[in-house]
Amino acid sequence: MRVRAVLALLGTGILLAVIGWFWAGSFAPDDLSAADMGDVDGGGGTVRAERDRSGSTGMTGGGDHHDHHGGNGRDAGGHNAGGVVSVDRLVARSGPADRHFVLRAQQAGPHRYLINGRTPGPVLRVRQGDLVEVKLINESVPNGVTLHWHGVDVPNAADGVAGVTQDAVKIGQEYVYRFVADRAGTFWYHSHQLSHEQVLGGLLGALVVEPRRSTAESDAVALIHLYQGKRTVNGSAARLKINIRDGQRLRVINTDNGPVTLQVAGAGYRVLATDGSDVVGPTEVRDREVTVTAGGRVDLGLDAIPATVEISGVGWVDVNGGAPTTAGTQPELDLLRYGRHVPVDLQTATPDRTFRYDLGRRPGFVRGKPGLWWTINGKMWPKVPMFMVSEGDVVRMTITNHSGDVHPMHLHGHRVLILSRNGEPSTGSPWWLDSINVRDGDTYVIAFRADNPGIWMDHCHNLPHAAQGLIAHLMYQGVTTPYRLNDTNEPE
Ligand SMILES: [Cu+2]
Repeated sequence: MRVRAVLALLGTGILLAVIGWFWAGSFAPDDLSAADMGDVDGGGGTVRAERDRSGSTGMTGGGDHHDHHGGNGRDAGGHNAGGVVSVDRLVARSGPADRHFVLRAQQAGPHRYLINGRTPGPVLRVRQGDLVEVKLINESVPNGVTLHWHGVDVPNAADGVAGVTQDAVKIGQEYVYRFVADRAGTFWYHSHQLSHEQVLGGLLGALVVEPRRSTAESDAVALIHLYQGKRTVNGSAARLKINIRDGQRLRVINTDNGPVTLQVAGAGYRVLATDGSDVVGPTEVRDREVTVTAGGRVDLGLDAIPATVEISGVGWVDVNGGAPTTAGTQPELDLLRYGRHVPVDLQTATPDRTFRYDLGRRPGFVRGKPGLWWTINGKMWPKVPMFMVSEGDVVRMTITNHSGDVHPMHLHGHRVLILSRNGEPSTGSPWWLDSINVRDGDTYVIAFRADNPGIWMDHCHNLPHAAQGLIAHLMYQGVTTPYRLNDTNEPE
């Protein structure tokens, strides 16, 4: 009897100790360098020793040494004698900017944010190749702000992630972003300080990079955002009329946390671009809806006008007086097979690094709180992977999702090529994305070239999910950051 009681007590004690151990491991330090975060994953390539100063080894793979040196002509200067460069040395070329903007961030009330007195903020229009300079001034946001240039492969110092590439800009302070708009396309900007709160509350706007050779006003922007539970287009919940000429493009930007679908009635349409990359050989589509990933963009070309573009949950965008329709759901246009297949200059069959980004969910603790939490490669935040690369590497990543929910996966600073989905290879136009709609049960194999040194977030753009720990980083060897993740720098 007595032995049994002792054993029961012992068992309970062990159980409590195990729970306590998991609980204790669910906190990150109050003040942490992103460079020291997570478990190092070398993806089969070498990992240089300086990353391991924190003691978090856990290097995987082994493999051959791949030593590439910036083949893309970027300035390799800025490295000190130890071969380590700080993120704030990773900047655009010097010299006068072609375009200047001043954006003033304001807090208009609880969960309400403005840029230059409005939300969404102004549509910034630049020309491909422009050196763009944006001065962000925080007028009245007590928690601080930043701006991230979603989809633009900016130099790391301009990436706008609080605690990783800069400090959050406090009231009365400013930060200047400089980058070359090297790819024409549809992009957007948003705060990356407390982003689950500030982006939802309106600290965002559209960025259009016009092609070098284009006539002015050759397109229209439709920025979708949910304000206080109400879905809007360009800030208006009312029916939106767009006058569009033949040959113009409708740039749809989904700034929400979940996917939206577009239906076109009264005309055929073409998908001209996804996430700021043009589709090769876009053919006419009829009676199929197209999905716009959370954070993603789709440029539509309408083959006839008037026509109507319906956005799920919004109502419609009226194009030159097209009548509203009440079509139910349509089969989805599969961009895996859309457009003309052409070769891409990326050796995806022989990658230098191979990673997996496996999305799951299970009970446990995050920051000491019990719950059903997201996992990456089986582990919860802060034990998320740190994907290590060297400049010039070809990287292959397999993203799988068995978490029970859709995750719009967004890698900063790079566009990625979709190689396959659920084992089916991409047979359409090269499908470049920065925001991938990874549904429950899906497996995507993607590839990209590591050609933009820095420390880059690779996270879910359902921003509450990111705040719940669905974030990892891609880190170039030899890059470090002086910024700290703490109670004033909270990028999620
Ligand atoms: Cu998610």
